[in-house]
Amino acid sequence: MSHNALIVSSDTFPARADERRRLGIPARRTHGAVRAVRLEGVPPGAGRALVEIMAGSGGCARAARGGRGGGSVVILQGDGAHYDAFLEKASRRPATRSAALEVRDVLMRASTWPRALTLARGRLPLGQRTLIMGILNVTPDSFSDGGRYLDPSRAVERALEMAREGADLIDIGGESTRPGARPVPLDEELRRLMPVLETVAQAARALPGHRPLLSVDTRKAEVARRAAEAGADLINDVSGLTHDPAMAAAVAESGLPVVLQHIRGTPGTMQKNPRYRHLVPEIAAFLRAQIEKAVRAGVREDKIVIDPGIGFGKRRRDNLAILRNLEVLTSLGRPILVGASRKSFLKEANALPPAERLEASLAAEALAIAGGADIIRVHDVREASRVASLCDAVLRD
Ligand code: HH2
Repeated sequence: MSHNALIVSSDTFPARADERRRLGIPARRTHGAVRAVRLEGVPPGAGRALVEIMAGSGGCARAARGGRGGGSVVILQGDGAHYDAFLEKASRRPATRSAALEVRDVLMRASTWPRALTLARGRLPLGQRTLIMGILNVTPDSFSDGGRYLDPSRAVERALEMAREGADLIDIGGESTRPGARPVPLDEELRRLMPVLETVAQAARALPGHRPLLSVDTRKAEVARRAAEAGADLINDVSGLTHDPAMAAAVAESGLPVVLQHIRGTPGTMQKNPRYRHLVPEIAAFLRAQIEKAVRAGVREDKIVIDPGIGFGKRRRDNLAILRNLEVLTSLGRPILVGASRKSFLKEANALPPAERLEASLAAEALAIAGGADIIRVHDVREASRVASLCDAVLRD
């Protein structure tokens, strides 16, 4: 059984050599970041052995009952040298071997953060700056821009405007997935989407210099197939491959990269009393399972982006906790996309309509970037690009 290994805290301060210099810390005096790794579903005997091995390696550890799938939750803590000694011993014992391999894998993934997303043709560089995904909903009922871009010529105009404002990607959707939304039949989704996608793809090809990539926000395999033929560069599936059983194969066949988003239930049911015992580990376990599903269907792992799914089966406090703990998802070693723009969790007791949520959206987006987001999905492209560029100057230096 998988132990859903996650780095739950990482004292990366001050891990980087240039930052240590600025702080006046001699390089030899630091021993690398101290990290805490969480494992779950560990049989109690193996849990006790892991705790002993980590303590004997100079780090510290604790095991307690609880967590997904029974067994113990084990928290290991130490720096690089402690983990080296721990892994050496724990991978030799049969009872602790599988846990040790997962710990090694998660530490390795977090230290080799993806530098690019592989596209059908070429690569999209990541890590140098935050990428901006502009939202274009060609729907009558999206929670913020519903009805504004139903006319294809207005939609194309808006896409080109977002490209000028600095959008690296434009996410076009023909089905609203707001809480309580009704599913849209295939022919209706195609009718809304295809003319806009085809025209935007053509117009984007004619743009001088910077051409935004085109993403299609759909849960349906047939829409993904048709979008790929019409020039889409990315498929964005808010159901994380849970809606349409043919989606994983369709994405694999298209050769396009895909965003796998966490959702609890469906748009129709997701806000009916969502409850989590351990929010972030449950989101991570879902995303891991869906990455495996995609890979089994033939999607290359370096074409997968993950998304915690803000607002998709979460209470306000869950959405806030995702932003607070986003960094934990870097354990999965995949690029992270976050969509917080104008969502209802941003408003406090004095409810503001979506169009009045700009400042809170930008604050949430800055927090997401600080937590490790590579791509932010936004309505307000110009403002978000400006915020991202300051965040990047501080964080990516
Ligand atoms: N949020 C929405 C739609 N698609 N895709 C990803 N990957 N992440 C998100 O957070 C996300 C998404 C909902 O926002 P919006 O498109 O503005 O509204 P609606 O679903 O009503 O069309």
